[in-house]
Parts: sequence; C-alpha cells; structure tokens
Amino acid sequence: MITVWGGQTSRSLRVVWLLEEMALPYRVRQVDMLAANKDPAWLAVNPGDFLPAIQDDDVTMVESVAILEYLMGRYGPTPLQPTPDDPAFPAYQQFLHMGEAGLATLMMTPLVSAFIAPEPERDNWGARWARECVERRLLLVERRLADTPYMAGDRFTAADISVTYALNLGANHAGFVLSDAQQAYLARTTARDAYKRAFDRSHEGLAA
Ligand SMILES: N[C@@H](CCC(=O)N[C@@H](CS)C(=O)NCC(=O)O)C(=O)O
Repeated sequence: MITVWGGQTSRSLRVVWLLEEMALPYRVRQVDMLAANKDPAWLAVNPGDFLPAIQDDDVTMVESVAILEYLMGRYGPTPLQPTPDDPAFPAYQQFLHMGEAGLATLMMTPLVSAFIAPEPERDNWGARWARECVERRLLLVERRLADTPYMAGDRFTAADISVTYALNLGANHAGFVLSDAQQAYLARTTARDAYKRAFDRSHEGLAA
C-alpha cells in the first residue's frame, strides 16, 4: 500500500489526485508542519521536512512532480502520461515541470513574504521579482489555453494536475489574479470526480 505523507494545502494533493485518477490504493498520513515537536516518524521519511513524500514498499521519494512520474512509470501505462512518440509529449513534458519549477516554486517567495515574514520585510525586492517572473510565465499558460483546453492538448494529463495546483496556490494563497481563461480551466480540471475525491482524502482526519 502506498503511503502519502501530506497536509491539507500541500502539494500532496497532486499525488493523491493522480492516485485517484489511476484508481490505485493508498493511505494518507497527515503531517502538522507547524508542530513545535516534529513527528520523528515523519523526519525519518524526509529529514528535509517538506511535503509531500511517499513510501511504496522500499521506495521513499520526495518532490511532487517526480513522484507523479514515478507512479505513472511504475503503475502505468496511463493516458495521464503521453508517450514520447505522442505529438502531445513536448507540451505535456513542458507544462508538467513548469507547474512546479516555473510557477509554484517561484510563488513561494511572494507567499511567505506576504503571510509569514515580519512586517518590515514583507515588501521586498526578491518577492517583487518573483511575482513579476510568475506573471510573465503565466502568459505561457494563457497562450496555451487560447489554443487547447488542457496543457498537453485536447485531453487531461498529469501536466494539468501540476499546473492546476500551481494556479490554485497562486490565486488562493499568494494574491495572483487569474484571467477568465485560467479560471475556466481550473473549473474544468477541478470538476473531475478524482479531484473531488482527492480533495476530501487530503482533508481526512483534520479538524474543521
Ligand atoms: N518542489 C517541491 C516543493 C515542496 C514544498 O515546498 N512543500 C511545501 C508544502 S506544499 C512545504 O513542505 N513547505 C515547508 C518547508 O519547505 O519548510 C515539491 O514539488 O514537492
């Protein structure tokens, strides 16, 4: 049984969403990232103390997009992962990674600056720079949505799991304003039954 170490707004949602799409059995172990005393069992899994992580028999992994690729490679084939000979592959690969490396990672600096940094450090050059980078990169998502309903083309893939998480993170937690096309895209991807099940499973066992 695959164990997903996660938290309610963390990137573990990407992993749980993929597991639901692939109908694979798993369990979720919630990690309280704000706990003063960290769970030693969690730190043994990821001493770096960031979410998500998975355990699958003797495999332990971190990095949400790498985990998606592992699960699809290990338990696929799946239409969520176009093969290299598929014309959808280049766009799929680009947006799968852009969702984290190009968008969500850069969103973290404005996010923590706005909500966690001490007041005098909230408005800082690095956060403004990262915000502008994200806004320029979102133009690539915007251009893609002018042509196709999903990042890889006509069908939903794991690239949409990656990019959907980033857009939601930016809009809900980092003050990014999404275009009409981006909002319509999120409505489309998050209307999937697997997303709804993943959302519920990601919040299981948490106080309301
Ligand atoms: N690139 C990593 C980012 C991981 C990450 O930043 N996770 C956040 C939660 S979504 C976290 O645990 N932050 C706490 C920390 O890094 O101290 C991934 O995609 O898994």
